[in-house]
Amino acid sequence: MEQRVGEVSAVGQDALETVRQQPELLAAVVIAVLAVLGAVALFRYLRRTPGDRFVRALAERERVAILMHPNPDPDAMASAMAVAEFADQVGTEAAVHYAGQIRHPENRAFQTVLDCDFARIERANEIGGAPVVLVDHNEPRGFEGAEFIDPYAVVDHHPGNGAGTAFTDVRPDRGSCSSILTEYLRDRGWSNDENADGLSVPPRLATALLYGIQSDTTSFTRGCTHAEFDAAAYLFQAADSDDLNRIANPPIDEESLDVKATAINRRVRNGSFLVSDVGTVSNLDALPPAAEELVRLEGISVAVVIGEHDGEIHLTGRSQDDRVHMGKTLQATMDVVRDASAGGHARMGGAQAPLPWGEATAGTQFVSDSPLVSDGDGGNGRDPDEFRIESPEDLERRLFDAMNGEL
Ligand SMILES: [Mn+2]
Repeated sequence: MEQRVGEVSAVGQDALETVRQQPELLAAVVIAVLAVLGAVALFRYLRRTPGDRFVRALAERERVAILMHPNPDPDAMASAMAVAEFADQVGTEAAVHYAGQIRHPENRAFQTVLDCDFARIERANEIGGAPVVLVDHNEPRGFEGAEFIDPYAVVDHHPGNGAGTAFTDVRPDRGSCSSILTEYLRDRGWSNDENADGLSVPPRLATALLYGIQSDTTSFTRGCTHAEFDAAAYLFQAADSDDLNRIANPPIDEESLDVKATAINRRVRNGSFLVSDVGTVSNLDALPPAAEELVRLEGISVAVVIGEHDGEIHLTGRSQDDRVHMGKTLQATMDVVRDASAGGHARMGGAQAPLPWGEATAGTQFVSDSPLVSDGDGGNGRDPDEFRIESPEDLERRLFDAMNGEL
């Protein structure tokens, strides 16, 4: 035993002696050790998930403003709730903002059932200068000063070049933004079992995200990927199925039912396109469900419902036809209407304008009061003679022309 210890220490001394004689060897050993440590750090760094990087970015700020796109849908609302949860967990103050309106019956049910606290804004300064986290869109829009906002972080699944200064995760291949945020939860070790030790996804958030995925993919039938099914399977265990049912099937009010009936009865067909003028409505929320009902008719790919409310006409359109971009179709149609605003995306769009016929329109006198102006989507800088939707029939004709690509 004694002898072995002696041998070992002799070996040690030999080694020390060697190093003393060859200092470059010591340097080589030190460099090798540093290289190994560096490689380990790099490996860890590269293995960080987007969720890790996102939460770290949140943790670096005292407060953030979470911004949904205008007229937020369940996917945007659920994504915002998930970001708020992550922020809360790292002690970062967070508020959720949106421009436009939450109008669709299911979206309102979502808000009520899940007791959401979202702040509506009209101007960028209402955000109060907090770093902005965008969810479900990648470029701020829809309110005054939106173009001056430089987002801090972006999580989205739409095409586009918008990016955050600290963090960007935009995946256009995904069917929903909710599935990306669900991935963050899982990667960060959140359990879907309420009784598990450590972090678990609150039922309210799981319900929100599951509904967000469901509605953005039209119940897993449209633009859906494996990731959506995967996320849904995980969320299902934590979600509240009663709440999910209350959101998905809100009671329909009597006027909505009447407007649907009128839209069905007054529909005018042109090939696979439908236009229906339902006349005066007291609740504009009744228009979108009517358009959704009409577009389901066999052989129909595009439906636009027109309603009148408070001296204005409102149009809501749905398209399942790739040749008809709903937002652009409505823009082209309303291009000749003074003070009209129109927009939307390929599958859904909306427009509104002061009643373009009857007394209120009166081209010349109306125009002489104020010079032609262009205000965003609204104005159109045209000659007064060109404001020429003269009757509901005229509007209908223009709509069909726009759908046929003739405008
Ligand atoms: Mn979405």
